[in-house]
Amino acid sequence: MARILGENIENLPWEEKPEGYKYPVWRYSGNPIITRDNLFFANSIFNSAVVPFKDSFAGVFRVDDRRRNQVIVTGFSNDAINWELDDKVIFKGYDPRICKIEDRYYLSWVNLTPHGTTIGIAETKDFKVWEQKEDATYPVARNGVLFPRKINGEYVLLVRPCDRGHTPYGDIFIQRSPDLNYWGNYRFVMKPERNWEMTKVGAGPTPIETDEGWLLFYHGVITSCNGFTYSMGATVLDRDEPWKVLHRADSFLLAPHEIYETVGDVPNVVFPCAALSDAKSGRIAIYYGAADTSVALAFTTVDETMEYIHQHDLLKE
Ligand code: BMA
Repeated sequence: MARILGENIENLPWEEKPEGYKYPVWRYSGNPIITRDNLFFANSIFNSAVVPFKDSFAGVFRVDDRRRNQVIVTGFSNDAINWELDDKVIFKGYDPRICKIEDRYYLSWVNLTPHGTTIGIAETKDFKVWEQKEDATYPVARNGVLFPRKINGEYVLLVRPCDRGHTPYGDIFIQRSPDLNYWGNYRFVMKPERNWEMTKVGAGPTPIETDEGWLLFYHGVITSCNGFTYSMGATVLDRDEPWKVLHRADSFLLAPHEIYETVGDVPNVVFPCAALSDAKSGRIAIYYGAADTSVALAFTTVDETMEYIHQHDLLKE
């Protein structure tokens, strides 16, 4: 039995697994939870991240506006399912992740520069005032995901170096920093291994600390004659040296299947950016972008996911 090492979230959104469902991750029956209709100026609202905030929840949402500019807004919710989005743009860019480290919330996102995308980092205490730091990477990079605590005294960021377009390759690396300003100590973490992820992989939600290691959900991409298909996989990284992969599922845990995942501005995309986890019950709620159009929710438990990873561990082969 794996154990989540972290806080309890009593009001974590939850729905039991449908009777007879065979797989470790199941979808919320009310999906999608956020659509383009949640903001009047939105063309689409998708790859977005949420975090417990005070007694409720706050989030950072990717909005592509009606000029098709990519921007980030905040949102708030009491139940982490029904969200009020603010129409004020906090940053330009896309694919935000958010995590709490000590007493601050840190946003990492794909920042736009004239030279390509970098990983932007900003901090806040209240989701109103944001202090932007220096970009964490040189262009061109995407999928910057911070660990939720310092490891051996350092901030640790997962990152995926890429090109300026719809990158046809991509491995996950780690970089570390004593102060969130100077970065170095780069390490390779993982590359595509199986057909479903053969084009590229990128970190998803903030890693979840367990007694077996960091549980990392990530996206993997396969290229077909129709273009890219994005699915979600899972891996376990060493707690002290998180560039060491301990276990990794050989197959996806969630892939485009429902109509809101297979039809949209970009069909066949499941793009996880956040996971809420409750240490007491082991429950996990995963937030993912669906078809670059809406935000959807899925559930699992640390046991179900770990068991699946162990049963399908490509490192054991
Ligand atoms: C990636 C990013 C994601 C997007 C995905 C599918 O390169 O731009 O935001 O969900 O492509 O279009």
